[in-house]
Amino acid sequence: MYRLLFAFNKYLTNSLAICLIIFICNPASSGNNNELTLSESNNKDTRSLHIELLLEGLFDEATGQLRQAHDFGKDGPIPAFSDGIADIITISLHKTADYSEYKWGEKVVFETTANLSQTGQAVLEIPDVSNGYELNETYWLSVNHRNHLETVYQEPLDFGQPGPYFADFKRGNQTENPAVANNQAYKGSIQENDETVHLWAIYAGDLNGDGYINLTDRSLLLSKLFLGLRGYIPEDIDGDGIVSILDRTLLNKNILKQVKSKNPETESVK
Ligand SMILES: [Ca+2]
Ligand SMILES: [Ca+2]
Repeated sequence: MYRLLFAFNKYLTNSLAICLIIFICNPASSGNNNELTLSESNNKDTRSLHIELLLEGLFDEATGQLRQAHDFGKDGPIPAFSDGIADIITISLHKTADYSEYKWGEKVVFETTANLSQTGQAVLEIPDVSNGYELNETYWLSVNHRNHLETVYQEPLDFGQPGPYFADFKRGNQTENPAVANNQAYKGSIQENDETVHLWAIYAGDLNGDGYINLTDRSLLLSKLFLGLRGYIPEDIDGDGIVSILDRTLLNKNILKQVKSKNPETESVK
């Protein structure tokens, strides 16, 4: 019995020692967490990235805005997201030097998803550090979407400077748009603050995300069209919740144009 009590007492002593070590080595548990949170909060105002872009598949010519992507419920199509949200996009930052080290579309220094509003806006925060990289240099900004073509902004953004940062993919003139190598679809013009603004949208139809809109994507779409599938799936290019010939028509148009992603290293940049 004495040995048992001795062993238990020794266990308690060791446990207290371990707890004390954890407490000392973890400043967050001693109240400094508030300071860290405050510091991050202060930094956020100057590290916000404001993106404007249109997705060709969801673009509504009547309003100049985006329709909401839909799912398909028991009573029919239903918006896949809350009011005002069109869909989700993925934002990536690529190093500008030695771009080929970062295989096109795969390895990036920072990547995150963001809600895209029906007015074509997305706002996100850029962290100070990501993937072991201090994000204080100049980076290419690319946008991915579940069934649209990966598209790179026309010029690198300098995150070594205080923000906020801005990238407007959707406004250009009638023949040029703000994507690398002028690589977006023209969607006409609207009046904005008494000025004519020409709108551009990211190409629709890269269903497998390989950077090309071609017969491979068409095969994927036709298989789902044949099965009559519905819901929030990549083959529903126009976002109405149903895979139909309307999606096929939009895809065929871009296959004929032989649309593909433009890599900033190999394509001319305005
Ligand atoms: Ca493809
Ligand atoms: Ca559809």
